[in-house]
Amino acid sequence: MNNAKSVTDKEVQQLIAGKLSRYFGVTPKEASVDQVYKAVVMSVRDILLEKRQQFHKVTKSKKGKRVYYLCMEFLLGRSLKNNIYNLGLGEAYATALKNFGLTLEDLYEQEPDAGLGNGGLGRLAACFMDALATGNYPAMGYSIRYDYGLFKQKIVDGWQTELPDVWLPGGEVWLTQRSDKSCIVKFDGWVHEEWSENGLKVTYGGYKEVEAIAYDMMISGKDSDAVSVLRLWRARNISKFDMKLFSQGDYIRSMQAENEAEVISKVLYPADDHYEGKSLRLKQQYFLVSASLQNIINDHKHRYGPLSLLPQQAAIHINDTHPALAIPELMRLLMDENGFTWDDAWNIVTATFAYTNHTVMAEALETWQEDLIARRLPRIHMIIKEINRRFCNDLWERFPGQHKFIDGLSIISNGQIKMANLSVIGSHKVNGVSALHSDIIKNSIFNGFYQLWPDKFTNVTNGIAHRRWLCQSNPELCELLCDCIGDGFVKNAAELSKFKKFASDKSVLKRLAEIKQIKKQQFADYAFKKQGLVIDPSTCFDVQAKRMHEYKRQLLNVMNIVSLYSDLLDNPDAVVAPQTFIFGAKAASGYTMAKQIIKLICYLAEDIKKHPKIHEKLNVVYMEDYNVTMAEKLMPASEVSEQISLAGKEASGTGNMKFMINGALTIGTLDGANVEMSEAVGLDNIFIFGLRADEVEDVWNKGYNSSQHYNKNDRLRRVIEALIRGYNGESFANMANYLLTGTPVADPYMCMADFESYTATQKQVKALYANEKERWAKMSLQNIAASGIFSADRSIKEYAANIWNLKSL
Ligand code: 26W
Repeated sequence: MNNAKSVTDKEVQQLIAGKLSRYFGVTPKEASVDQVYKAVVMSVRDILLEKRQQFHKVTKSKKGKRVYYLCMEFLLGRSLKNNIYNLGLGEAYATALKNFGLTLEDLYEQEPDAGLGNGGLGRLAACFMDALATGNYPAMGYSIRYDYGLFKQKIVDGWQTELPDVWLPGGEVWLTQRSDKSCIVKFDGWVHEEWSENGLKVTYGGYKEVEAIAYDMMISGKDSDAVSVLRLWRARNISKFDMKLFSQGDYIRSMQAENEAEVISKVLYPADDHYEGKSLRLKQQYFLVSASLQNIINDHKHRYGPLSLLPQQAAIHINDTHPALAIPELMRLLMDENGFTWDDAWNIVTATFAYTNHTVMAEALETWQEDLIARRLPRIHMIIKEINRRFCNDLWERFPGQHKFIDGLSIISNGQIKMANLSVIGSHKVNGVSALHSDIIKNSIFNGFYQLWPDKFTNVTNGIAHRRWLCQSNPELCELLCDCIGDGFVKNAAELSKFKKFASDKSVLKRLAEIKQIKKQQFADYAFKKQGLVIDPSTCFDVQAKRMHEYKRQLLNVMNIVSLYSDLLDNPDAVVAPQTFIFGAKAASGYTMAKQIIKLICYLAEDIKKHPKIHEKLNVVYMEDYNVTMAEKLMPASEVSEQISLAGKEASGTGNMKFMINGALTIGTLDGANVEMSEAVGLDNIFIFGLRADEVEDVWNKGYNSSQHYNKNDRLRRVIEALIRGYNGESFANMANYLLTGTPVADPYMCMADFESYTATQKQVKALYANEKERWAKMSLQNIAASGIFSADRSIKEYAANIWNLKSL
């Protein structure tokens, strides 16, 4: 059955007409674009459901092991194009739609982004669902069906404001409600323990119940049999309202319980940089975890019987620590509801779970106040305490007297529950997301654990769904690749290396440059239509698109622009190659510093516009509301990819890979996956600058002093002075202070230290761009050819083999 090519355009037409008539009571002629969009989605959903059922049967008959991927975020973006592409139904649908006077593109534009994630972690989860399906692995993702995804960003006079992201009206058609999978999640209440001859009996009472309703979304693979399922939980109050209060006339209060329960799945937390110990966030995490594990256990029992077999049939992955409560929750379900002893339960748990760490930023590491967990999740609290008691007892025996060492590894310390420690202790494998990051966690945050269990730690470098990020978003480049190396790379990205042979083929290099030009023009048109921005597509597109964060150093990028601008103000007639700096980034809503950087960029952009002569050569563009759909248009249009985080801070980065596969040249530090990118493409084809991670450590330990750089670098002094004078009528002395005199440390991400090396490298990049077009195209080609290892297909193969022990069916 492999793909659905057997479906003809006639059949598609009938399918759509059928949906239109059944669900909207209209004929294709009468239908609105939105109705056709929904009818088309329903038809694709039917095809996927059918495929999923087939695959499900195969998995069951082969007793195939499944992977369950628990994640608070799935940043899916749009789905229609991806599914139609993967199913190979583009032509059939295009022909069918022609008869309705529509194109597929019309419909794609109709779909809202499913923005159920913040950034890298959530997008990675989405890319993995695609790769799992393509690799024929039985897989299920679990998350929350947030009513509102990541906020929509509106910039008002340079300041970011947030608007609710209402995605369900157009996104809900992808979801199939599974009433048969509903379950109850319990909060609050009390626990009573009693010893009897059968051991310890635990009673949990006085709790509040919330119903978890399952919504399934099917995610296709490319020409494969498997379909991944993403199961999203929605919270619903059980008793719709308190009839007594209602009949007493207290209408508002009767609704309160409903609100309390349903608020759990209302909105995605918009921070990916610091954790907040908020009760609602804790409830979200437990809600996801408890519903998912009940579901996994029920399905396992139903299919295979005894829970002792769980580790053979199921790998459960916790994506970062956010779903780490899954560990005590599985203990609870095994012991309290299925009669397992502690030891047997613990063996099952630790053989089933694996954990990926995605950040070493101290402020992002989750800890929960112990009394909050005790109040909201009393039984879970008990189990965590017991896990920790046993773990620490073992350590005392092995390392008598080593208080500090043991306290560092303890799950509970100073009234705080450390979720990372719980995750490591409860998992059989722990991985980082790039070679450098996996080394760093072994040597820093998890060093103690690494000494205990060296074999537990491993690396899986991140990857991207290259079909989405190359084939679908850049069909022009895809066609060139097919002409040169055939279409094998679509399923096997390693074949992109064949493109290397064409590095000296002038006609191929010419086509490559032409394609970039086309994509730049398309992006310029899009930016104009969306935001009224005028971008000259003949200028060099230098792009930094990712979440706004100090460690990612958008500010360093700005400092270079400030410096260039100052030069041009001195000499407006200077002959320089024109360039456009493009930014796209959302800031967490409470992150003032990040919002101030956005404002600086916007004001700088406005100021430059006042000098038309300079503006022709130096343009700064802030793209509002950067999201997956915008990224799909931006990556193919980019020529320079900014990956300039302070070394040691960016766990991997995945945007870097999306730029690379579309032929942008990277200017970057040796951080995260940039390290492996530079190894893959060779140092001649990437622009590396700045302090290395070990040097950063060194400088930091000796005491970093940013004014030292200020004192010895004229250009840096000019930048600081320019910031103080300000732009567009406003001083940015706050930024100057941040860099020079901030507390507790000035310039905590060392923009000043890397400024010289960054600006020198920028100069080199732009000179090459201006003067050596052919060499540029050659380097671009080398990047595309070397990008194959950054496919999520490869990452998933490694997870399957080294972590999940999972077979492709
Ligand atoms: C609790 C608040 C919170 C929320 C999200 C803390 C931390 C996170 C994420 C772990 C942040 C994140 O998205 N990390 C990114 O993960 C990507 C996928 O592995 C990496 O490529 C990025 O380098 C990393 O920053």
